[in-house]
Amino acid sequence: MEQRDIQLVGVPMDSGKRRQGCLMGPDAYRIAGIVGELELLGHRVTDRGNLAPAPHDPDAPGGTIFRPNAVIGWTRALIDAARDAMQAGLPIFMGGDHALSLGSVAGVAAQAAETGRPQFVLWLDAHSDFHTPETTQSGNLHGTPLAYITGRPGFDGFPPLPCAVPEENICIIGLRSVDGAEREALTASRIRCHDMRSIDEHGIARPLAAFLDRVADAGGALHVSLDVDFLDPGIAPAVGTTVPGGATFREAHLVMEMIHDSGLMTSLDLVELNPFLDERGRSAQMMVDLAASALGRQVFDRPTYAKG
Ligand code: EXY
Ligand code: MN
Ligand code: MN
Ligand code: MN
Repeated sequence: MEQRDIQLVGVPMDSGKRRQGCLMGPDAYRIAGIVGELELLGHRVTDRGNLAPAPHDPDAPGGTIFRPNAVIGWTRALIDAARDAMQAGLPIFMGGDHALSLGSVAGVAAQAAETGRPQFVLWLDAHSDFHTPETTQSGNLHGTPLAYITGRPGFDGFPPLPCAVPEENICIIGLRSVDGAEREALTASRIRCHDMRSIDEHGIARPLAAFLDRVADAGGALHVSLDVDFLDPGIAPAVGTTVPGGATFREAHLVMEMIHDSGLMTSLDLVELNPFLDERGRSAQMMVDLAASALGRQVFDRPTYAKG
């Protein structure tokens, strides 16, 4: 297995939504043993500590958009941190809520552009996170990262996007909660969407394999953004936006093992873990297992004859 220089970036970000608790996420992953699990696989692991947002104006209470200035501050810090971490190896952004992906994806895409590689994004999520500040009903910006990184209008005051990710380079798997405005925008977009209904009908491997082939053919960099709520709440309840009917343990592990086999992943988000909503750290452990599977851990000791 190829040894990687893993760069852990703690992102205790909670400003992407009103329900608080994701700020405990980075330490939950550390307590769940993410460093040891990845070192066991032979990787070199550097824990870069926790990020802080760039200086930003205070947010007035009661606005329609929740804490926009804090999200702007985090995005500014994350774009720089992502570029630095990419130069040192394979960043794993330990969230923190999904609004961290405004900056993590914008930063890795900027770095990829400098090395002449197209950026691809695999979004594992019950939600499409494709709102803009103008279309969101909740005002929670954790529902907007895909809109920001594809350059949709409506993000006045946010850092200018260094390099937009082309919509056709994005694949969402696990959808089962999409708002009306998002559905309209997604239908008009070139983003590949695979909801749980299509996964039930056709399986998860075929659409994922087709997407990974496209990344490989383009010599692309692959950012994987794993939201806890991609998983079925029965196996991962520690998230504020649970939606029934999520990916099973085996579907999730298959996705991660296929990602590892492809050798294409260049950066990873682990987002939306709220340890306050869990018992005994079960969800944090599941997310660490999945990260390890994307980096070489085989879930089942397959008989040698099955390899190949
Ligand atoms: N679409 C809903 C909203 O915009 O509030 C729910 C978004 C949930 C987003 C979380 C990160 O996945
Ligand atoms: Mn999400
Ligand atoms: Mn989600
Ligand atoms: Mn979520």
